[in-house]
Order: sequence, then structure tokens, then C-alpha cells
Amino acid sequence: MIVRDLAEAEKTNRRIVSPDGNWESTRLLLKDDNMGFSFHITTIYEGADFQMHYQNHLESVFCMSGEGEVETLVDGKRYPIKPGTVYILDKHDEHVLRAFKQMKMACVFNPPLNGKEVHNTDGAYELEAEPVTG
Ligand code: 9YT
Repeated sequence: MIVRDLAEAEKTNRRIVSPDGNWESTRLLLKDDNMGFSFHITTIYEGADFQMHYQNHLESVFCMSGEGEVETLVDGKRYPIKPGTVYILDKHDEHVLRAFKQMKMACVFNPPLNGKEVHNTDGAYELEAEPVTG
């Protein structure tokens, strides 16, 4: 069994701060744990408004706190996000995420992330990103 603590993990290189200033993510479970998915606690900073397109991954996102919306770009539909909302990008949906108040999200990725991924210019994560160490 693997047991980890968020507050402890936040003090390590499992905590990734996005260079775009929109979010940070502490990656509690990663590819080298061999679970077939990764699990992260992500903070979307208040005022963030950015586009993503996970062409190489499927992602589920559960809102634990805060307020915002997600928009699917294929149809322009906007879905409010509040604590208890989950959105599931089952079609590699291109989307925009907006945080009206800082949001805490629990995120699951399949295939699992290696560790150091940040968005490329398409808003995707590359499959060959660097793992975290230690
Ligand atoms: C909700 C979302 O996709 N935010 C970007 C960060 C991502 N969840 C991650 O890498 O943990």
C-alpha cells in the first residue's frame, strides 16, 4: 500500500507551479506507482481563464471548493462549477476553464502523468515528460 500526505507532498517536487500563473498541482500518485492513472490536487487561481486540450490524456476533475465554469469549445456550452461538480473530458474535449473564485480540484489522468508536465502551446501534456524524483 502507498500512503501519502498532501501537506508533506506540497513541500516536495510533486508540487508543480504552472509557469502561466493559472494553477498549481500537487501530484500525489504518478506513473511510477503503476496504478494506471495519476491523481492530483490542483488549485486554479482566482481570475484564471485559460484553454486546454488534453490530446494525449483523459481527465476527470472534481471541484472541492471555489467557483468557476468550464466551456467546451466544440459547441460553446458553459457549465458552472461549484463544490461537488465533476467534469469528465471523455472526448479529449478542447475546453476553457475559468475560476471566479480560487478552486481546489481533485484530478485523475489516464494515462498517468510522469510528474513534471505543464501545458504545451496546444494546452496538452506531452507523454514523455520528466518524472519527479525523490
Ligand atoms: C483542471 C486542470 O486540468 N487543471 C490543470 C492542471 C491539471 N489538472 C494537473 O496537471 O493537475
